[in-house]
Amino acid sequence: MSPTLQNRPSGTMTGGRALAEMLRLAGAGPMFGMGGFQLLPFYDAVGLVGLNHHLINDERCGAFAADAYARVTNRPGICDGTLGPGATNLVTGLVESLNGGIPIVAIAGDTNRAHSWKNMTQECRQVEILRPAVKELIRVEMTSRIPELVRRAFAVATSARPGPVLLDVPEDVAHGTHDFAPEDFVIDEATLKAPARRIRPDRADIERAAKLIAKAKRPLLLTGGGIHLSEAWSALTRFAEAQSIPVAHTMSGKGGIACTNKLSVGLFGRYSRIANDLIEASDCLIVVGCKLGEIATKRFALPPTHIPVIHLDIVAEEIGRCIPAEIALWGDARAGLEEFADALSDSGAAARAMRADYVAELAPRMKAWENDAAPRLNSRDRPVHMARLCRELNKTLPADAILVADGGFAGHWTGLLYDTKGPGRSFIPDRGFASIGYGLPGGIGASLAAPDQTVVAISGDGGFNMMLGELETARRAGCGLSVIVVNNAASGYVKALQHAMMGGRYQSADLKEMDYAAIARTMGCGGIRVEDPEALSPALRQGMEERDRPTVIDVVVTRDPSQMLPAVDNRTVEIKQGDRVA
Ligand SMILES: Cc1ncc(C[n+]2csc(CCOP(=O)(O)OP(=O)(O)O)c2C)c(N)n1
Ligand SMILES: [Mg+2]
Repeated sequence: MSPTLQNRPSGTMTGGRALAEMLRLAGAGPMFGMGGFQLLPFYDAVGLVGLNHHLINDERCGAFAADAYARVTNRPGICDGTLGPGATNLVTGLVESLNGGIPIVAIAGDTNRAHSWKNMTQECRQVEILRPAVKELIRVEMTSRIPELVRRAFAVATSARPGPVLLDVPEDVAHGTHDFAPEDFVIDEATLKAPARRIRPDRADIERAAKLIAKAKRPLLLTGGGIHLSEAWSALTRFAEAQSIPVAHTMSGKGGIACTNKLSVGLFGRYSRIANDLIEASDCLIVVGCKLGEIATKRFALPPTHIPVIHLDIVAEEIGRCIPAEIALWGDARAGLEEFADALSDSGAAARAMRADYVAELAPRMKAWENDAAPRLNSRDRPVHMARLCRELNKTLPADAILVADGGFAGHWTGLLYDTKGPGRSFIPDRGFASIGYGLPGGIGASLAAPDQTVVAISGDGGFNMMLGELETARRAGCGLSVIVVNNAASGYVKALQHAMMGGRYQSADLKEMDYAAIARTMGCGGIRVEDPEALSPALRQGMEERDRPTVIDVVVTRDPSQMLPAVDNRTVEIKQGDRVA
């Protein structure tokens, strides 16, 4: 326990107050939730202890906002919901964090135990509904144990593979009182940020991996979101540069090294520039902080089975789950990369010389890809081409900008074409659960986490429709956030699949044409409608200049379902029975 934590409260207080005091000691950032009767003492204490709590219009958005806050800071995001529907509305957001390994502490009110299971209003079996949505569900049965169980929640959220923890707090525990001692209010500072602790892979396994890497002529690093959770950016860049090993990334792993680094070969998996070809021709794949799930492997078609895989992950049982690993390394990503660098430190010059031709291939191949994509990246089409929108983002956003991408095409296209200019988690797609609707609330969370940075959220019109009410939250919170709505008047992904696979029979795929810029202006926000690609950059600049209210940039993009898939490198869709094309 840290001896430095001062300012501890004591005396008789409600459970809600004790909860707030613990969050204050934990240095909790902005919190997101919607109140009800059960957690009223907590809400009352939040202001008194100086915490920053934001009312959201849907608890799912609170969980999404907390998730994005956590991705920017690696500190647990905090969200809450009241008994019953408040608690169940958290589920989708919590699963995003569970699948993405994002540290969250969520709080749900529950019924007064003196009356539970007597048809209490809003009562349901919420503990059973929520349990599989979180890394750990902690039922708080005694007011006196609140500090201890909040400590536990932070420890679980930030340790090993981080994840969401739910504190289920019955009404009588929140409203009840206890006489606390100052020493009740302590929390281990190491657990306030992921990763709470680091573990190094076994030395003998590192040696075996180093031998395999040393003799590889075409090694390739495949990196996932674990790079960000481990804050392994410098370790990754140093190792890749010292050994001349190119780096490909998943959508969540973008920014492990800067996309503009000459060793970055972009996205691999379902969509790819040159990375998938490099995988096919590789002789050693080094997988770091990546689950190798469906999208990363093109539904398990990649990588070819003859290529040896070294797999480094913080969850031992994740290794070999989807793709067999020749060498399994259990440990923290940063620690493991440092160990690789150490083990190979004497052979750097020789490795760089051996791989000089390999590395020299990268720039011309990227250039060839870019030349091929140029007509789309530079397209003057009206409606606006998605590739052109991505290019304008690359050109206009400053190096420290954060782009939050929603689950529809917004995420797919930017995942393939958006380039981070520095290392770090500055591209935030919700790939844990890929729900649509993350963009706007995620943008709110990111913008409150990094108020001095440019934050842009990009969402489909369907995803934005889901979350329109949160524009009110963003305005109330004074977020100088830009929200790009990719307006294709459709549930575009579904429509594109129906075009490709169902002979163009469109069912429940069209949306009403809307003017989201006008809607935003009516809601007191900035609103700019863009129909001409030349107007994209000025609109983005105008949005970025607004520092204390959100701006919606409503971009009219193609309505042609044959043009919607991010087909920059794979324009011919081949469909096998039972397959999915994207
Ligand atoms: C909550 C949820 N429901 C359904 C889906 C399946 N889905 C994936 S993309 C998509 C289309 C979403 O439309 P929109 O947000 O307008 O994005 P577009 O694909 O048109 O760019 C749908 C319905 C999903 N990902 N999440
Ligand atoms: Mg759409």
